[in-house]
Amino acid sequence: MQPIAALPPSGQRVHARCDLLGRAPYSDDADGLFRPYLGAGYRATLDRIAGWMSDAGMSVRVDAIGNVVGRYEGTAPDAPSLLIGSHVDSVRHGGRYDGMLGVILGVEVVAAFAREGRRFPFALEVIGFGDEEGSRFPAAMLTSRTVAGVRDGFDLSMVDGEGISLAEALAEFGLDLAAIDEARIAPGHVLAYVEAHIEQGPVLEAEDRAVGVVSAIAAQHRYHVTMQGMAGHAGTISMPLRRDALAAAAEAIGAVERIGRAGPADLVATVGRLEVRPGAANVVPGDVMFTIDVRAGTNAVRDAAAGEILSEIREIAARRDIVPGIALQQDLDATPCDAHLTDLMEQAVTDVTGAPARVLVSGAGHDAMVMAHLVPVSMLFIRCEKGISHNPAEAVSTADVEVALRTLTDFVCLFERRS
Ligand code: HGY
Ligand code: MN
Ligand code: MN
Repeated sequence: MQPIAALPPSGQRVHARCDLLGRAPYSDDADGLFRPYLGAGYRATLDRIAGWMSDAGMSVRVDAIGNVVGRYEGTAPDAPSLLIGSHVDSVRHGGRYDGMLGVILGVEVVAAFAREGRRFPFALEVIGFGDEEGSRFPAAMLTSRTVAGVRDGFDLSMVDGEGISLAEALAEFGLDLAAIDEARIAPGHVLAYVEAHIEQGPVLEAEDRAVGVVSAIAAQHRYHVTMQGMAGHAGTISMPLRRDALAAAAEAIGAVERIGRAGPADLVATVGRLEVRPGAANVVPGDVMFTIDVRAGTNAVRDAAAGEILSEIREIAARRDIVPGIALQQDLDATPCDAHLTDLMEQAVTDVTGAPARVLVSGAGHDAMVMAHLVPVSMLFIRCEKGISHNPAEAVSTADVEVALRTLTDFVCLFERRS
């Protein structure tokens, strides 16, 4: 293959760039991709993306919360923008396309128009959000929340796995804690937000479609649960006298799965993280922490399941003389995409593929849920192999990326004509 720099704006170049960013020095892990917000890999990645944005004819800045933002001017100076973006961070042992594909596609859309010398009555901006996954700090979507002005649950003192606070990480990255709110987008500055993202599910592959259009994004709650019992000698504490935190958590985790399974098809409930202390084979566990992620197509289904889960946790704790601690860390409402933008995106898919667009709900969360507090949003899904994501095996085809690129450029032209 030609060197990436020599490639014209294309799905092939987008694919190659995402692959390049999937390894050192753009990851904090030597084996596999882990790009936590404000880490060393994150900084190297922002520098690389800034170079590509600049090559595409954009002015580039890193905003006050650490997002990278490129701007391609419209025909009038200081015109409001159509914002295209997704997230730059990744989960641990993540895939190369989750988030990054939407950012690099945005850069490529601008590069394609700049190559033709085409400009619009609006500016085109591309944003790489720094923290969508919440893979470094307990809360997630910190940077889109800041941009959208919905910073609830934003605690500068919260710490990562090494005990580094968000405040320290921001300062170490060179950001001014007093200026964070300058990242907030002023009303009227952005006309709409568009996010292209891998589907992270099986539908498009099952129906042999390269792309699909998102109608809505599922509601989610994320909880941090602690269970405090009493550590003790595994050989001397009789079973009736134990306050075994892990046995209590195991019963609670079983309840999470049972309640999730018993609900409607769009309800999912997951325990993704479990920490046991002191974690020795000959010690009755005294303290346990686990996370609960509950999602559904509507707030009502999410809330009913979450309520049932929490009351069962409290009953288990009371019966076992365990002290429970339950903290809600992520509270995202079900988010419909804008109807007009969705129509335009469906038209763009049809223009490019010749077929009516497949419209589907996203079970995965996205920065678009937060940006919907600020502006109308639209999402384009791209098929990913076997629906695999949050996994190094995550894969997309160059042909599908090319279809996504052409769909997004067509969307921009439709947005100009019909908005
Ligand atoms: O958890 C999610 O849905 C997203 O991948 N952060
Ligand atoms: Mn993800
Ligand atoms: Mn994502």
